[in-house]
Amino acid sequence: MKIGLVGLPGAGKSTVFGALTGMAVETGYGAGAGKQNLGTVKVPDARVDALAALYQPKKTTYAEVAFTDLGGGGHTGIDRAQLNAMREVDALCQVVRGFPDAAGDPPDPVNEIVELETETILADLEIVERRVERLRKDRSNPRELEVLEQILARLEGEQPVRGMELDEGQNKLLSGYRFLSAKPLLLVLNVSEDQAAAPAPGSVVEAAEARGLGLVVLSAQIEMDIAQMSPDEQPEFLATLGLEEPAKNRFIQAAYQLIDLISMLTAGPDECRAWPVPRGAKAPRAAGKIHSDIERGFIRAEVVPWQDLIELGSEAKCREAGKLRVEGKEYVVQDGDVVHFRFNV
Ligand SMILES: Nc1nc2c(ncn2[C@@H]2O[C@H](COP(=O)(O)OP(=O)(O)O)[C@@H](O)[C@H]2O)c(=O)[nH]1
Ligand SMILES: [Mg+2]
Repeated sequence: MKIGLVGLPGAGKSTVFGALTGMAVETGYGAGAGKQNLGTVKVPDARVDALAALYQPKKTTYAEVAFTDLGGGGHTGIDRAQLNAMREVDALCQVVRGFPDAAGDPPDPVNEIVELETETILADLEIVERRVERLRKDRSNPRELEVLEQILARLEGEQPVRGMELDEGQNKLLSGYRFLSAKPLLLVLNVSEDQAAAPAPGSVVEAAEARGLGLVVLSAQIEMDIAQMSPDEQPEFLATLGLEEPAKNRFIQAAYQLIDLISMLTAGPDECRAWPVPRGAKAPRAAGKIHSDIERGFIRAEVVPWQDLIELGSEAKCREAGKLRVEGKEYVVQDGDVVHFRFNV
């Protein structure tokens, strides 16, 4: 699972990437031509922290997501290279400039949002038009033609594929196309340092809401500075900015939700850990994330919601209180479930 940082040149993609990953990357207008930075990031998780405080484990492990900076060097607009690279990722985070650039040019965030939307719609339109023309001629797949015609109409109306009501069969017919305007999208408004704790401008909030998109406000420059500080220096710095925690935490959590993963938790004296699991996964499949042997030999899952475990203080107490459930192979794992699998070897 990979999330692509996209947007116009100079919006702050590489700075955001550096702040997220702690990696040293080239920033600046047009920097890093032809390069795609790739890095993994831990997903901050207060539930894992609470479990670790309870168990004092030898090891604490967070879920991870991979981010890639797809900005590589374009100078104008969203270029072909960036559009092509978008096809390869599972979700998009658009970094939108909310600060005056080095030349003093004021930001125009709503315009940037519209520009990316338009570019992705046009890229999809090109593919759909070609395919529809073909299918109309050779009549080889009437069902596919029917959905694609719906999509064509939508794209011609300047609406992204995202948000269309499609059934499972239709989605299956379309999955090979990897439409850019269908990819989950999160907006990241990159503001100047003095706006880091301020609410987003109304026009940007409206643009996000009208499209049903999530919006996170951060100052990439500040997040970069925080990432380079030692943990004990951070609170004071955050306080002077009016922030309670680095905005990057909220951003990573929102990005993680974008790719439809939930976190299954495991807890014990050896390790407290969050495991990314596809939303809707049944217990054996989730178990397979830990080890294929557990999936193969699955007997049952003992499940307790993390809050109950923290509140009652141990699995034994949860069992006594009837909070620990025994679930079979049809159980759909829920976000925040602390799970213990029983299995045959
Ligand atoms: N003042 C300010 N400058 C920023 C911020 N984020 C990025 N920049 C600057 O804007 C320029 C472009 O940033 P960069 O991350 O390279 O943009 P990219 O082209 O989208 O990768 C660089 O000179 C950054 O230092 C920010 O939050 N505040
Ligand atoms: Mg860049």
